[in-house]
Amino acid sequence: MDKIKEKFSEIIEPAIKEVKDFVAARGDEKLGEITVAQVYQGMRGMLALITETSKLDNEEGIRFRGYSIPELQEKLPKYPGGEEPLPEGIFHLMLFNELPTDDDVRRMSNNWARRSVVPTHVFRVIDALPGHAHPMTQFIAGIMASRTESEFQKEYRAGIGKNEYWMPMFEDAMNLIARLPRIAAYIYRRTYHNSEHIEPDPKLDWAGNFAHMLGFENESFKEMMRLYLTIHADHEGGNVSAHAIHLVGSALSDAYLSFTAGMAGLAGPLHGLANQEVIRWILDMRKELGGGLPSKEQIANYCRKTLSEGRVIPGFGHAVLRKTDPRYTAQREFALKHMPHDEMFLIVSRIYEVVPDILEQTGKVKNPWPNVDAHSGQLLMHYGLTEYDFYTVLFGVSRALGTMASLVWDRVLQMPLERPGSTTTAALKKQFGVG
Ligand code: CMX
Repeated sequence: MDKIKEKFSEIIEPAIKEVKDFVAARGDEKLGEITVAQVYQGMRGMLALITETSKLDNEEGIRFRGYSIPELQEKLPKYPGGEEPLPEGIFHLMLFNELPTDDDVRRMSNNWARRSVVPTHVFRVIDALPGHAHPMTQFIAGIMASRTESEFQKEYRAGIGKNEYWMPMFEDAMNLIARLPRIAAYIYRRTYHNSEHIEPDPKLDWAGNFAHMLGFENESFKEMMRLYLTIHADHEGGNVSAHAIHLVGSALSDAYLSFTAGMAGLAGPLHGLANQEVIRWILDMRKELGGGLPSKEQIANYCRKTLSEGRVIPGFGHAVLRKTDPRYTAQREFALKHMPHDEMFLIVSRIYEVVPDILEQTGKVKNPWPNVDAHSGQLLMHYGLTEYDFYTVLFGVSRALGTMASLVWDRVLQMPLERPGSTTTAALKKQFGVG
């Protein structure tokens, strides 16, 4: 057993006992009531899941195991000479519920580097798709092809018992995280750089090596990737990607199957695909206006046009948040530090000044403020990663950190098959005596 797994095996017994005791003592307590509207309207505000890795407050935003993004930017280990947190650190925090030391993140980097070899058939499966296949289609195909390596699938077939499920799940989760940057970079280089692939550099950290394999050696880009991959890692359990991964995992589907389901959800334009839609929307606006920095009035008119066409303004709004997303703020601060005069940054900033008022004026949007996706594309564009159809893949690589830590905990805590009830309108109307 490797050192990280051994250390993890030592913390699970008290956690299992804590949950068992709590449910035994308080299992009959009520957590609120459900309205008919909630059942019809996407279960908003309906508490229904346990996700230990992070918790979202609608005003303050995300906290990972109790820590806000600014706190993590201060407390998580950095790359030597760097200023941004290392994603290895947030994974350690989510998995172990403790802040990592420099040694912990180094060990995590090395562990993932050892696990990072992607079998060649995975590349062949991706290569079988036409070059115009959306990068998320390629990503999902690559993850599914990697399933041949599932330890969970193998061990389950061999007959392991419930108490041991977490062990092969841990192997699958770590292997998947270790291999995703290679798969993602392969897709990027194949689709946009004539299949000129770049070999990994195992001496680099996970995000730095990912940047290297994508073809970006600029240290500032690597720092941006460390921040990017840290802040997209988790957003509690109810968002489409995390929820899908947890749901599919509850059928004892392995990490590859579960993660594929989550990535299919992330590829939807109301969720992760919004990061590409934001840049597409801005570029369309600029094209229509003839280039340059649009005025506030021009942006406002373009927003009204978008809304009148029955479309959403991508990057704004959220199902839970009711304030500016702290992930947006973290990226804005990075831009202010590294690229304050970048034209796309000035446009994104001006959009921030204009859009909330316009969305408020519709009288229906519950949160007019920007979410994470309103900013991320600008950072990537600045460094020359302009192929925006690829952006959701980057989100997906990061989302593995939180969801894989959660999936391991799901099996540690022996979370049962998820199976909520459903009903029909006819049955509800009958229940309430509506003719
Ligand atoms: N532009 C236009 N209309 C919007 C809007 C936006 N940015 N945000 C919400 N609305 C509309 C909704 O479509 C809905 O309209 P209808 O009543 O006509 O159906 C109404 O306002 C009420 O919606 P809401 O309760 O405020 O928001 P929801 O919880 O239903 O949806 C979200 C949340 C994110 C899907 C929505 O705000 C949206 O579509 N935003 C744009 C897409 C986006 O940025 N998604 C990324 C979210 C973050 C992520 O997951 O990565």
